[in-house]
Amino acid sequence: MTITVQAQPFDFSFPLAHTALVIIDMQRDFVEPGGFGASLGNDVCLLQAIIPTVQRVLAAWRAQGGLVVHTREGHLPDLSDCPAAKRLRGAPSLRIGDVGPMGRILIQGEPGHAIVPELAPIAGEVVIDKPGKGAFYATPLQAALDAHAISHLIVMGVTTEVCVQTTLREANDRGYDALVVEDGTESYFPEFKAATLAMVCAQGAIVGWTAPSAALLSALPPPVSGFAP
Ligand code: TIU
Repeated sequence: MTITVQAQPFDFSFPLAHTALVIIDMQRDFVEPGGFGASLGNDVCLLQAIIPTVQRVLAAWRAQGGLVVHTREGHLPDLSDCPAAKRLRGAPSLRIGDVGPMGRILIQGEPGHAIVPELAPIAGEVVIDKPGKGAFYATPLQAALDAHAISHLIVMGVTTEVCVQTTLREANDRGYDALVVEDGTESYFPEFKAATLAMVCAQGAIVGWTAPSAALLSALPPPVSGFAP
């Protein structure tokens, strides 16, 4: 079944059975006080605000029986996968690996590394741990998508201009068609979000498409029977 969403810069059509919903880094470390995002000096309230929208789209996607991929940015406890350039850059209040109120900052297995409970993965969904900003770099994401014959992506998560945009560009170079859900992504900097969404779909979808969640949700068919969200 092919679904068409009214999008920018033009309609986005995707084969449901070959499309994955990719939710980028909706972790406590980015959306709650005391985590990585806050350690960099950011106000995390803006990011928290998108959780209900992401939850709504996730529920609708699950009801379609579509593939869901969650990503988490983070590092091994011994930091062997964290370049010094990433750990030492700038003057954050806490560095990657330091102990904060949600455990060690951006370290796998710590409370802050977890996806927020509202969006927690369920059985059968793919969870990709990534050491970088892009979800393809040094991860099994492409293999996982290949295993499900995925050609199209619908992307949400945080932050728009960092991990979401990096992932979109990686996906684009790998041949995926990708749509960003405009109100399903957020930045600590509203102007960066706006600029990112504009540049993604500029030049005839040079990187991809954007659309509001309402456009995606209204394009989806009724849920497959027997599914109780
Ligand atoms: N700092 C910032 O805006 N983002 C990140 O460091 N990672 C993600 O975007 N996930």
